[in-house]
Amino acid sequence: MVVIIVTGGAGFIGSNFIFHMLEKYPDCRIVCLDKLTYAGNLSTLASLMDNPKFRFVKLDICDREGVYKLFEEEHPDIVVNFAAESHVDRSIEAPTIFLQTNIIGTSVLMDACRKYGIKRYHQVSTDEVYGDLPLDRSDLFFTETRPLHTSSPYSSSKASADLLVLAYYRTYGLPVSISRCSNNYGPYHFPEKLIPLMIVNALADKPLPVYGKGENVRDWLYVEDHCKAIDLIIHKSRVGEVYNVGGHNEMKNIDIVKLICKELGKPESLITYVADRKGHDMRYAIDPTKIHNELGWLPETKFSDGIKKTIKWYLDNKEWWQTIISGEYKNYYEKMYGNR
Ligand code: NAD
Ligand code: TDX
Repeated sequence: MVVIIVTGGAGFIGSNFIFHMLEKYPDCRIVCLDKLTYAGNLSTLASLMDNPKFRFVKLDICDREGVYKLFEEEHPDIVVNFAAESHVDRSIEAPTIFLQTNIIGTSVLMDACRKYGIKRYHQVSTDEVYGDLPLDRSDLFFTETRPLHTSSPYSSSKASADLLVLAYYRTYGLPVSISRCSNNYGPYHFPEKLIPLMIVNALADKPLPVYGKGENVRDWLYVEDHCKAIDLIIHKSRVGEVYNVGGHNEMKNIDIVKLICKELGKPESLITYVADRKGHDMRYAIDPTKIHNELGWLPETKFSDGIKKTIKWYLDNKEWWQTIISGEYKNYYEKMYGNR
């Protein structure tokens, strides 16, 4: 039995990864470690709670004693670290918790890996560590050798963690790997992020707040394709390596919002241009050649299918997101968008 600790598994990508792994590997046991911040939802994992191959532990990755105790109990073979503060806008308002969780938390997990031994520590990173590209240079893409050049407290904290992971490889020989993925979308995406926010607002005929002119470009990947990439990396990649993950699916924000209006039969007059994000990155674009050549990974879900599946999921799972937006989220929304 292979034991995998998945941190941040009550969040968007981590939960999708747990579902993928439990379905694909009958000999795998998943221990999900999650602090259950505002972004963590135990209801997402409800269907697994009676599964003998699954254990949930409410824990902060910064809690060294708690993390060491869990490693002593579980003797994990692999650790996949999804746990993070993940929202750029929140990092602009209050950076400290991003440094704490994203950097210090990563170091605590890796210290535990060193102390108890591990086959692989995988760090789930982001394309945002490369900064952004200009809109008028469609010939440019992020490769793994591109210098890190961050814009927000969020991306700076993720880049710091990446450097620390590579330092633990070089200094201590910890068997690490890093994936840097582009924007994900799909089921269980927290409604503070662009795609679910627009779906949820459009369904309620509420304004659709587009930052600036809506011309910023993101490179969208269906979450399941990201999970499959991480699965390949932890099982097949060389250690000490970084892999970019993305599907060459660049779209302007405004085109995404218009597409969501069209799919839901809502008028584009709901679109409201609001004050831009501070330091707003213009364009992200991943070059995924390395993971394709070395591990054979290719994205499987086309955006036109993935966005339909995602919208359907939000229509079929109203209770999941209605519970979220009727709670603390209301205060968040008022603070971020009330006077924008
Ligand atoms: P998310 O915000 O939906 O989920 C984060 C999870 O981590 C939550 O369940 C939360 O409770 C948990 N968490 C936060 N702080 C914690 C702590 N101190 N200890 C334990 N658990 C804690 O995030 P997501 O979108 O699923 O992102 C997961 C990872 O993937 C992050 O590391 C993020 O940087 C990275 N990433 C995300 C995207 C994207 O498009 N969403 C793209 C590339 C990389
Ligand atoms: O209300 C909004 N209006 C708007 O125009 C929101 C929430 C976003 N936007 C814009 C900002 C970005 O250009 O949409 C784009 C996408 O925004 P987010 O969903 O906040 O994602 P982004 O900032 O691109 O970061 C995401 O991708 C990389 C994840 O949140 C990160 O965790 C990941 O590392």
